[in-house]
Amino acid sequence: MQTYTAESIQVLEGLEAVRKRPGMYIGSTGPKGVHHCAWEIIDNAIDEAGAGYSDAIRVELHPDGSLSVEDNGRGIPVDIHPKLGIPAVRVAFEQLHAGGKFDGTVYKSAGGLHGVGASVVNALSGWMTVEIKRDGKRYRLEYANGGHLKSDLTIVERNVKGTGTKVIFKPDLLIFKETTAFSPNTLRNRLQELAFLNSGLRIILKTPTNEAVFSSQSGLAGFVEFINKDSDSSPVQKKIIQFKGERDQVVVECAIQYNDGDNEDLFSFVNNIPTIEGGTHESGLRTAMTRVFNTFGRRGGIFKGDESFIGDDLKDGLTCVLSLKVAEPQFEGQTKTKLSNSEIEGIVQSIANEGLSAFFENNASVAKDVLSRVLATTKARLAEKKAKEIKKKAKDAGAKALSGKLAACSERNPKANELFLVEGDSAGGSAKTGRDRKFQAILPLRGKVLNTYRAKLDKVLENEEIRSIITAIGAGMGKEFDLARSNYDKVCIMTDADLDGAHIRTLLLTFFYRFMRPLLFAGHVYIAQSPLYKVEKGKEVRYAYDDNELKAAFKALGRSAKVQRYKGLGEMNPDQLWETTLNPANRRMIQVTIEDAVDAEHKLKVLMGDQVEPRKEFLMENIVFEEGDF
Ligand code: 1YM
Repeated sequence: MQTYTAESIQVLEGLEAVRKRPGMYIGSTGPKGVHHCAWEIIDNAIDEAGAGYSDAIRVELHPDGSLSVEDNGRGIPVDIHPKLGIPAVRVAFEQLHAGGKFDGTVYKSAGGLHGVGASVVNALSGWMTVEIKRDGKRYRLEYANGGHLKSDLTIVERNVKGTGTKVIFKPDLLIFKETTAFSPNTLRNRLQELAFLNSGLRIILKTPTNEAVFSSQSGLAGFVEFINKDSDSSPVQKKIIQFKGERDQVVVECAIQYNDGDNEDLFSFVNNIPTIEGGTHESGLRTAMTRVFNTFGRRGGIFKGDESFIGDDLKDGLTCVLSLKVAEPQFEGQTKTKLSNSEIEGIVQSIANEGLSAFFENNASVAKDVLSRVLATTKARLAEKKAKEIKKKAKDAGAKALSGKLAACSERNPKANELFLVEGDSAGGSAKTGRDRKFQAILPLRGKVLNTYRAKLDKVLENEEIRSIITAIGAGMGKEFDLARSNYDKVCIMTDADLDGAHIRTLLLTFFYRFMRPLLFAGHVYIAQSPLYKVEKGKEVRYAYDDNELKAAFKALGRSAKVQRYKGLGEMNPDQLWETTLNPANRRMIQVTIEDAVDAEHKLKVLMGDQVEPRKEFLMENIVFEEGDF
């Protein structure tokens, strides 16, 4: 039985406070809280390694659900605390906030979430045993039921080799009602991470079914490699950029690698704690990277015109780990994982400036590969910006060009509406008068339509006729073309039945093929057919669309019938145009159906290629249209 002094009663009152409000100390009493206990003890071992006194940590998950953490450091001091009259190790495990080191020189690993110390874990444990190897002796100290001393510090072995600390504990089921189980996976992930963050440290994890060793000689470079291991993207550089520096007792370490993907993976840590929300250290690094990349880019003469890197250009394909050791980190943000110390920004910036510059100086080929990777992003950004400007200009100009030209229809139903692209102003005028204005819109095409087969996007958009068509259809163009937004169910090309007309028709089809392909493929493009002849006898009128029909008309009306040959659409009056070409009841229309994109491309090549003469003959007979039911 232990005797309770006033001192020990006070201690138990402190630990009792932790048991009353565990959430205040470890965040939650769910699985997260259970693991928080593990991190606390592991942190202490990591600190000892960080201070340079140990190089190995062994974590073991035992079959009874307890966890042991052992290091080969100095061993927690066992000498009697001058004021409290008990061994220092007992102070560490009994007094709240006794975690602060006596000499005060080392940073405390834990900012924010961590660092509430061994005493809190003790208070929340069903039982806990501490074993210390020091001065050739092995000491043992035992607690039970939330920090009640079970057996005071005693020497259990002499002539012991080595030094170190081992803490074994089991979370208390009275506190962690849901579960007290440690997840091997969660332990493994965090220990792997800690091994990368603390180069040269060996971390062993033993579970009832497995044993693994984590260690990294290459430190953060190994971390970056590990992150990229399962990635689909390939690195663009042979060697990982790495630098390390210290200023004003802040240690900064960083590793950087670029790949050909467009993801950004930047992981930052402060005192081994992930800073998920970023903070001043990340902004310092980004500023330095942008500056150094620009300096070396300019020096290498890689920029054309007014090109230069902006911060966002450096993100695509970046894998980066940034790790800091800071004496007094301050955290803010939603999850308290954002570093807010303002002095850190400048410190990281200057260390990164120096480190990166030195690395680029010494590794010219890596610098070249990295800078050309980032330049690709810059070029893509500038091209997109230019395309946006052109599109905006084209949109404005298109709307302007369209006003007064397009005779819109009154119905607002894209499923029923038809747009006629009509060659020439005079035919356009007749069509405007002759149409059914409810569902038929007329867009007269004045000048020559641009040959878009080999034209660049900006040239295409400079063409006024093309812009009018894009604006009238209203579904965009190119990659952004959205068939669902089309204002019309049928887009009908209506040109004269001569070579010029055929040429214009082909130019329009080329445009649709290149820039509104879904419209063409879904069968929304048509060729309007106007008659070649009008045959008349008395009040009886027949239209003939080819020579066979002309013969048939003569047969029906007799030899004395009068015949008129139309040389162009313009020769028809509005009524005739309605009767023969516009009226859905009588008209003939050819639906353009392209079965095979490759075949179509080939034909367009033949039709729109450089040689003019062979094309002329070819146009009328061999064009890619197929007869529909109209
Ligand atoms: C398995 C967990 O806690 N290791 C550990 C802890 C301490 C020391 C060494 C240590 C620190 C100092 C001097 C010092 C701690 N000591 C204390 C306190 N592993 C684990 N290893 N000598 C040894 O900071 O001056 C708290 S933690 F307070 F008792 F000194």
